[in-house]
Amino acid sequence: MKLYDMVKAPNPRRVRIFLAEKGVTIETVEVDIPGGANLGSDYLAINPRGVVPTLALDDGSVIDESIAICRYIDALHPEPNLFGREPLEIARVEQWQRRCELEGLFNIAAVFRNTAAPFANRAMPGTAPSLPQIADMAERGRVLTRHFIDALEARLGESDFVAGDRYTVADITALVAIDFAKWVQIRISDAHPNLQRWYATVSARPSARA
Ligand SMILES: N[C@@H](CCC(=O)N[C@@H](CS)C(=O)NCC(=O)O)C(=O)O
Repeated sequence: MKLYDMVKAPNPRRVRIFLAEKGVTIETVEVDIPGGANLGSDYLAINPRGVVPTLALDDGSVIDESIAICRYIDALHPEPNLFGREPLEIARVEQWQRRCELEGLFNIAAVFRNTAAPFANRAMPGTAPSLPQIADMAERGRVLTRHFIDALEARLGESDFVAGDRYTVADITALVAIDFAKWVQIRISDAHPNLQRWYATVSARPSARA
């Protein structure tokens, strides 16, 4: 099994944190996205979508969505549990993981990809059609990212962790989203005391350095 990775990119980091929490080690292969390696023929032969992370199994199967990779690892290594145990907890973890992905990561990526010079005409990742950057999409992404951060602040006023009273995969996606937001100069501040308390806790876990 090999994990195609890029150390600086947010989505592969989600998988690395998940693996660290599970105590699972997998051989990794660094893919040079700025250098275009993800769009080269060697990588496209592994993953025609041209994105990371990608998990390549020994039987030739390929899994290329971060949470699908985490699900696969979780099925092989159920403990420690990160996807919830009881019906309501499972639903809460799913709900908050998806919100952190769709309202957090997705909107931050919209700001980044619609503003960063290296992504001119590559507003979507991998082999997606060549698309120009659109300033209004970046602006909309900023508004929605701030709205997401306010929602997370309110949520963390109700519970110690994003999905409830313990650390789960929802915290992993939230942590990566908050760190990714710094790339577009959106930072949590003193206006977000609950987020600051939570951020200090989850960033202090050894997995956060993965
Ligand atoms: N929904 C995918 C997103 C994967 C993705 O967008 N990965 C980025 C790195 S964070 C990528 O491969 N970018 C390649 C590019 O910019 O062409 C997941 O969760 O794994």
